[in-house]
Amino acid sequence: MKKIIYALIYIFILTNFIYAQIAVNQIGYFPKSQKYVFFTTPVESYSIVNDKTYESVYQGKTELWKSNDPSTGHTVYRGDFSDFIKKGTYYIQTENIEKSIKFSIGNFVYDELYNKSLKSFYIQRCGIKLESKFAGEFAHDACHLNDGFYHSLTGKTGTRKVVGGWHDAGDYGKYIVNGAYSVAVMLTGYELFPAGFQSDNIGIPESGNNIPDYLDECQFELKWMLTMQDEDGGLFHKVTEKAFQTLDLKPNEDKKQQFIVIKTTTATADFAIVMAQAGRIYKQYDKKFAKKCKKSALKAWEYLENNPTIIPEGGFKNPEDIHTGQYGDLDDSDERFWAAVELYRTFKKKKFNNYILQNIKKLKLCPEEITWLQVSAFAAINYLKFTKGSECEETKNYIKQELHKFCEKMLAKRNNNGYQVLLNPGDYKWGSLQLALNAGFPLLVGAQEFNDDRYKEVALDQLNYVLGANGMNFSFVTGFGEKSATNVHNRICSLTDNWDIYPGFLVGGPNEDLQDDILKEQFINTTPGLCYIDTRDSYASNETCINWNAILVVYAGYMKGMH
Ligand code: 9MR
Ligand code: 9MR
Ligand code: ZN
Repeated sequence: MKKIIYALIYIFILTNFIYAQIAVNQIGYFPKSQKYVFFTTPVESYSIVNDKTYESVYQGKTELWKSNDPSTGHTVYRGDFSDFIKKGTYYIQTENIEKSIKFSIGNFVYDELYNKSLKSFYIQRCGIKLESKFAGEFAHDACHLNDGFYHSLTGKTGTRKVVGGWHDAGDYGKYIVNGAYSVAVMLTGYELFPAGFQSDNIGIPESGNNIPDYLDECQFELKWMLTMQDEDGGLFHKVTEKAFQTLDLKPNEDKKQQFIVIKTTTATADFAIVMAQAGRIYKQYDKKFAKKCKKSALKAWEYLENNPTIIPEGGFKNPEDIHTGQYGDLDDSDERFWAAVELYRTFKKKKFNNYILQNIKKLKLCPEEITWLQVSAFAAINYLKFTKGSECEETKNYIKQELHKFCEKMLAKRNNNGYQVLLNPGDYKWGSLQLALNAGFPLLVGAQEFNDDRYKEVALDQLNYVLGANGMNFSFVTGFGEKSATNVHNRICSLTDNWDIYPGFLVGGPNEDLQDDILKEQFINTTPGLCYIDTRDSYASNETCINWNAILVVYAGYMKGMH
């Protein structure tokens, strides 16, 4: 027994020793992309070796990139092999014979990431049977079919049919704020960069129906959201059990009562955003559905007009007897603002533009932290790219200025970071990886607007980071990369342990706030960027979540569309 343990420790040390020092994007790069490799031991030169022939095909020099990177404590040496454009599979080797994980160079390196990160949403589906034909080992009978009970604070009694939608994350709760935000991000990506999102064959029940699978998958969530709107237009905030289920409970075996909590203006505004988008986007595929979305969006706006200040006061807090995710937001003005933008785009009514003009200067348009809690940047981008006419010019110019400032700020931030990620100490919060991807996203638009490729590269650095070019030399997307997350916090893992079957889930990532027991135990004196552990119980660093995968699939679709 002892021998085995020693052997395991030895293998662990060995693999970490071999891999720890050289970080690359473990999926790979387009031939013409910028390509960097990061070393944490001082090396002067390196070679790129063909993974099949073991032939050395390129020699590179390194530079000292960052001494004592505050996020990781690493002194980082950087190699730039952007001029190496030959397609193939390679690894990087140093003068001390240390090897990197292998990676590819090619035009289609992101197609699989797109398919699988989109498929992750199918795996999260609730209320239908998942067939093994599509779900593999994640197949299960329909779950959560019972009606939800109105929580007493809603002032209503009895039950409501709220079947469908995606499980939020590693838990089986369903939350309007996060669900609507996730789809709104996905539809934003779709409208901005449509080329990469068109495939109809990723292997979901709707594949082959002549509607992009991306839209089919979003529609599954949209249909559930429609069940959560009350007669007065307001949205119930969430439907969950009283507390989180145990981690080993299969979805279809989870039968406890589910409760529908009070209506909130934040949920209502998020819903208005996404329904206004859907009303436009689905028109060409499903007229009746699109009409319904439009009507519901207007109804939601009516509720917001009737309730001009946030409900409940101070933002949503769980009732005393409910202990599931809160998605509480102190400030609903950015959600209302984005709703006005999408309603204006869909209905072209002056009153929406007036709302935008009256409120735009009251908001921080491009805050550094872009997340479900802080959505104004998405609103700004959509207004800038999609509104027309003289009545919008001034606002668009203002947005352009703000966007430009943001792009410059992010460029500088990237240049000051050891791994070129838009996260400094203080930024490594719950869901840090999604924060990095989100912070990079406006730069994809900035690159077009200001005709400046440097901005695009900053955005793509975030993807490189998530996929392995980071201080942990680790891919945070399940099933992608030789060293990637496998023991994620998600109750559907109770169906299987085999993550190779359905890869494509992004985890939360390093979390310096150490909000679970394992993080607290392991990382008390650790630099922020390394506070991550690939263990099932670390829900604060290793959970999966629909809004995190939303921005991941947007990047993947963007990349796919580049070819
Ligand atoms: O599984 C829960 C996860 O989805 C949440 O994000 C997380 C934080 O709210 O909580 C998890 O549930 C844990 C609970 O909070 C504390 N006891 C252990 C639970 C995980 O098994
Ligand atoms: O993504 C949420 C993060 O911003 C919060 O800090 C965290 C704690 O409140 O909750 C996260 O959302 C979780 C939700 O509350 C319940 N389902 C799982 C979500 C991801 O961990
Ligand atoms: Zn379910």
